[in-house]
Parts: sequence; C-alpha cells; structure tokens
Amino acid sequence: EGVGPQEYTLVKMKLLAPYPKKLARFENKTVCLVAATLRPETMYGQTNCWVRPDMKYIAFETKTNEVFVCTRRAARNMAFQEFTKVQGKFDVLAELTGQDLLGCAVASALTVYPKIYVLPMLTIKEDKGTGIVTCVPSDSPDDYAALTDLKKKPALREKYGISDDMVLPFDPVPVVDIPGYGNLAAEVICEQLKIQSQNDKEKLLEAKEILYTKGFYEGIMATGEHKGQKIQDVKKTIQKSMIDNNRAVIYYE
Ligand code: A2H
Repeated sequence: EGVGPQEYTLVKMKLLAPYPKKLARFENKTVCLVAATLRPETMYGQTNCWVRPDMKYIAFETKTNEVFVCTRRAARNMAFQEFTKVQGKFDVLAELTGQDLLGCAVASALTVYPKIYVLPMLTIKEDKGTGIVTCVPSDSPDDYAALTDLKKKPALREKYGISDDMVLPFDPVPVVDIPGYGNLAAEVICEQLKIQSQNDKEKLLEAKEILYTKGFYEGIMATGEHKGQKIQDVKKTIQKSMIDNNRAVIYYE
C-alpha cells in the first residue's frame, strides 16, 4: 500500500425494521451498517451487505445522532475523525456478532434493489475498513464468488439461517463496462480463472488486481446519470452526490 492514509467512501446501509434483538431498543433511531468501499461508482450494483458471522461488531452513536455498526477498531478511528460528539471518544451502545445481523434487511443508496439483506462472507478481515462490506458482484470478484457460493450451496444458506428469497433473486447488475470484459466483469474473470469459491485466495487476488486497474483506467459507466462517461471522470462526482444526500461519508485509515 501507498504512503499516506487510504481514503474510503463509507456507505451508510440503513437498517430496516424489524431490527435484530440486540438493536431492538434503537428502533426509533436511524441505524446504519457502514461499509468502506474504494468503488463508490459501483454502488448502483449493490445486491447485499456482507458481515463475518464470527466477528465482533459494536454500535455507537455519531454526533448526528445516528447509530453506526462496525468493528470497535473502526469506531475508534471514526472517533478521531470527528464522527462523535467528543474527539477520540465513543460510547458502546451494543456489542454484537455478525451472526446477530444475518438476514436483516437494509436500504442502501443508488442500488436498483430497494431492500437487500445481510449475508455471510467468511473472508472479511478484522483489520481493514469497518468489517462490513457492501456486495457488488458485477465488479468485485470476491463479492461474486461469495454470492455464488451462497446461491449454489443450499447447505451454506441453511447453516446461517439465510432463506432463498434473501439470495436467489439478486442478480449482478451491469454497472461498469470494461473493454474486453463486458459489463459483468467480475463474473467473466471468475469464470476465466476458474475460481471455485470465496476461499480461492490466490486467484481472487489476481482477478481483483486485473479488474481494479482495468476498471479504473478503462471503465465506462454502463448505468445511471453518468452512463457513457469514464470512471476516472465520475468517481468523485458520484462520491460527492452520495455524501451530499447523507448516504455516505469519507473515512480514512
Ligand atoms: B470494495 P483495500 Cl465493486 N475485508 O468495494 C475484506 N474486504 C474488505 C474489507 C474487509 N474488512 N473492507 C472492505 N473490503 C473490500 C466494492 C468493490 C471493492 C468493488 C470492486 C473491488 C473492490 C464492493 N465490494 O475492492 O485492501 C471492499 O470492496 C477491491 C480492492 O483497502 C473495498 O472496496 O484495497 C476493498 O475491499 C478495500 O480493499
């Protein structure tokens, strides 16, 4: 990684009622599962929210009286980035695991799916971002592989209490056209590299590197109001509009 801090777009995925047990007492508040992304321009293609079932998350209140759910580590970083009332401080309102969030419904900006579900991704890292990841299977090989695992394996859905309707209707959405890969690039590259599952680490790394560079330098928007424009030219504009609409914030680490 580079020298300075990495800038992420923190996408606020709004929890829809009914809230899970551990968050039930916040039902009169806006609760957001916050996902760190490097690709705000792909948010048109979100199909679900990922958490890791065995990972610990907390809920804390922001200075704008929203409740954010993320790892403790990310909350601490946010407290030093003026997300909370008192610099460097955050009150832990609830402690939960990914398991507690599975199957919840959320609403996220830009996506064509008005209601998407919290599903398990087993490869989420504790020491990056917020521990919550937004799934864009059209453009992220990791997301495509993890969603395909759930679609192809009824036993995996069953293990985590995920019903068919939370997974099967959610197809990848064409968002970015990458010359040579088309507008569902993650699916194409996963097939080309014969990626078998979300645990296919090395191949996924290769797939990710290819698409990330190609997508950034050669990608063209295939949907939305910037359709036909280069990714390089619209990335910041889309990020800003999400922030102006209170659907995202900038987060560094
Ligand atoms: B990206 P970097 Cl469409 N564990 O967002 C694993 N992966 C995580 C994570 C964690 N704790 N936190 C964030 N991420 C993912 C969109 C996307 C992303 C697309 C294509 C590529 C891509 C939709 N998911 O990332 O190590 C998030 O997924 C490929 C690099 O900081 C975030 O952006 O470079 C990206 O990894 C951050 O990874």
